[in-house]
Amino acid sequence: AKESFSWEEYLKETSSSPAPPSFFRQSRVPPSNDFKVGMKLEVHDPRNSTSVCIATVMGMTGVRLRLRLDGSDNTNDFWRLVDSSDIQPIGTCEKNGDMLQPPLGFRMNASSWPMFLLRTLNGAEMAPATAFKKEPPPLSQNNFKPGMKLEAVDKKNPYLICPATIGEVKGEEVFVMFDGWRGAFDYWCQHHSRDLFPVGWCSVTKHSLQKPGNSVNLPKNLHVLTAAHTPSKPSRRSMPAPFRLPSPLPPLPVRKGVRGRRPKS
Ligand code: MLZ
Repeated sequence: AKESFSWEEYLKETSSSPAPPSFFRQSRVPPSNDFKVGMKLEVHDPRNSTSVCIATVMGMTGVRLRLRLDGSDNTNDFWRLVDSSDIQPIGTCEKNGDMLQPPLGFRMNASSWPMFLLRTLNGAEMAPATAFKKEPPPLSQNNFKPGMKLEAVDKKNPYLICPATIGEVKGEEVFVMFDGWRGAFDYWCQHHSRDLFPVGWCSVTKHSLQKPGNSVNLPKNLHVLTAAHTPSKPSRRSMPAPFRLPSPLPPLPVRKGVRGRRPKS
């Protein structure tokens, strides 16, 4: 079996450097995770952020909580950091004069919500106020530069944190590229996104870190660059400068047994 991923070796191999920790909206000293599976809390419904719902901690990884909205199905679990401002102790909503809402996609008849709420809270283990940590303050500016390495949540598989590279920087946003996945999981996000972490974060918070994929980092729209015509207006998602292909392109590798076959375009 292959030994686990080491940033130290990988940074050397790729002669790259990590983005400085001060560029991230994360605590310099990561918070402790004082939650337990089964505890209940209040959370802003991710699909309807103006409503506050009840959720149960279904699992934990490092300082991230896997949450499920009470009254919702089991296919919409989501993750929040213990220092996320989206979560709060039960009773906070009422204290603020608001009402707890059924989640979007409440499994029962809307009229049964008040009774459901009573039942779900009756005898529930509520997460103590001390478990909720203060969210780090907003950052003054976007300091990221293309090529800097980081650890980032894979939004398509949000339980995963993976090695990534800043591909492009535009105003308040950054383009996050997942190393070794040919652009399939890349995304634009705010530089202060809580889904971005400095190199070493997983190790100190005891979250598993994926290995980079096996593919060379090429864009999905490779055919655009190999086509005979000039590409039409460059999109915001065009390939970031450090990864531009050499021109002319090297010949495509020919696989044994598929003689004569060529990609369509
Ligand atoms: N096994 C899945 C997950 C890939 C995760 C990539 N993360 C950047 C797949 O191969 O699609």
